[in-house]
Amino acid sequence: MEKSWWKEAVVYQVYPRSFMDSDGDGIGDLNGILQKLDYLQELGVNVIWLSPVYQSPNDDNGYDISDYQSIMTEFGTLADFELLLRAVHERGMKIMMDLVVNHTSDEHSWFKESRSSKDDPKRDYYIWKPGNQGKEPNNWESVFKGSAWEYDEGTSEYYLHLFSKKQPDLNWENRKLREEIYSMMTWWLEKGVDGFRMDVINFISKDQSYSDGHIYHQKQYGDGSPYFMNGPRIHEFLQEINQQVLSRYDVMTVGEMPGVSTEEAQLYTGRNRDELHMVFQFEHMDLGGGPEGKWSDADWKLSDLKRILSKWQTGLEGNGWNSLYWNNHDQPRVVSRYGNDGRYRIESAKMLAACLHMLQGTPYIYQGEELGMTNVTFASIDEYRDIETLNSYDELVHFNGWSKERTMSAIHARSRDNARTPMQWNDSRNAGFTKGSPWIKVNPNFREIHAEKAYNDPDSIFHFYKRLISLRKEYEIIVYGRYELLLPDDERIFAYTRAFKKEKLLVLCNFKEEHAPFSLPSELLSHTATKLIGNYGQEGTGIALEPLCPYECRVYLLK
Ligand code: TEU
Repeated sequence: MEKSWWKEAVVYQVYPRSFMDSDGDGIGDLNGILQKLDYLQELGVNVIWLSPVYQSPNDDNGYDISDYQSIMTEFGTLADFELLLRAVHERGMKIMMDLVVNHTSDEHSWFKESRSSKDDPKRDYYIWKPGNQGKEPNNWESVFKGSAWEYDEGTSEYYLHLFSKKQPDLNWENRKLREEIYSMMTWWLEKGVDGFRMDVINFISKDQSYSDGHIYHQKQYGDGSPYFMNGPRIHEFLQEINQQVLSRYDVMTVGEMPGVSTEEAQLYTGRNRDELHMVFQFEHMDLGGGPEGKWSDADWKLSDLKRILSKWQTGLEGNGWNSLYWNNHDQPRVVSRYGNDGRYRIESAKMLAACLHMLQGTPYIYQGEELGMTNVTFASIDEYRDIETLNSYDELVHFNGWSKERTMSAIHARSRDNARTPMQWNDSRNAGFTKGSPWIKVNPNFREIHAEKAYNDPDSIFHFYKRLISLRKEYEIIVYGRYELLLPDDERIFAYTRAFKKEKLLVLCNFKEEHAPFSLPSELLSHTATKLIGNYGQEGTGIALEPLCPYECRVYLLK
């Protein structure tokens, strides 16, 4: 397998709004990130992915960009950004920018011009359609609820917005628009940024039929995804981005891709395809989804999680590359979701970390994950800020007829704001995030869970992550080894091996609160085993065959 720095790297995602506020306005900023670079360096991560830092009216916290080439006022200035980039580089780390080019803000000058008249030269930068018998052009639903079309009185046509109505979709069919985007990307690369995380990049090519989507039961709108996910020209566009921009730089790319399959991912990331290095797939995040999608409280089974992750591990082996994540700014906290955020918070957070970081792929850590930060349970919907959460609340209560209690409990489990409460730095007011009043409330458990405490405790989740990262630098097998699943039907244990040259890695993870006995193939027991890491006592020799303790993990190197 070809070696690459981005395969060996560990990425840390910063959601700037919630990371560190340096000026007391209650909103995180670039200087706040600068202040915390020592912390990130201590953890050992190589790449920092910044969620969008561009000028934005913040309808969707920066994923609605009004100017790609300036910094959001609340976050600082371009000079602050350049300082941050230099400081990151001086520490031997890199910065990956968020590239949001499926849509802009409706306050972007392109859109203002586009909506100004049907003859405007930029009209075609966006997707405008006349109504269909006085109604929307088709029945597609927006990801953030309601119709994906908004009527614009000025020119009596509708524009498409797959997300909020303040996020009009760009029309990638237009060559001039594509060229503007390529020159904007080049501008950032010339500044020295080291890569892009590309927001919903598999949505940019729309099927030009704009046909109605299927209406699933009890839904108001149709599912347009077959017409915009992995659309007809997507590979052409990505190859063009590569030719025009990316191939000129040694940078890292990851495409965020809801609804991507392993077959498609091979096309996106495969050798000699010249598209992307890796994708973010969603299958392991969509577990337990029912008719209500993410708000469903359906249970999940470990065997399903293992089947999905194993399919991705073996599906891309030797051709393509995985990204590995449990968390990001759109997902609930993993320790609350797949672990145990009560009695076994520390054990389960470590187990989940080991389980993910020992897989094949590039691991991503989301801010606070290394502290075992948990979901939050705000009592009132008024305390939530996320547009998806607020719109869904209205729909679930007013259209689906859910009680407020049921709706709030779904929100407690799945709201994106679970990931967006401020980073917990210490036990002072507002967890040390801000001296002002935070834009979203701090999780009240900050007096118990915070970075200062974790930093000073050698047994903390933080130090466990640090050790996982340093193991990755020491053992090539962790990066490049071939994956094989063991015990596929076990509903408690996720066990697998990795193989590289003459060595093997054995990973055993108990996902349950009870003790979990197991037996292993005798071939594995014939090796000399060294325990590399575990969450119930560290290094040692020989494979322990006693049942795994609650949420225990053991990682062995076999020679
Ligand atoms: O997310 C894309 C996406 O599909 C999400 O909307 C996801 O399905 C949803 O959050 C699950 O609840 C990206 C960004 O990561 C997200 O923050 C943005 O809101 C969205 O694109 C629009 O830019």
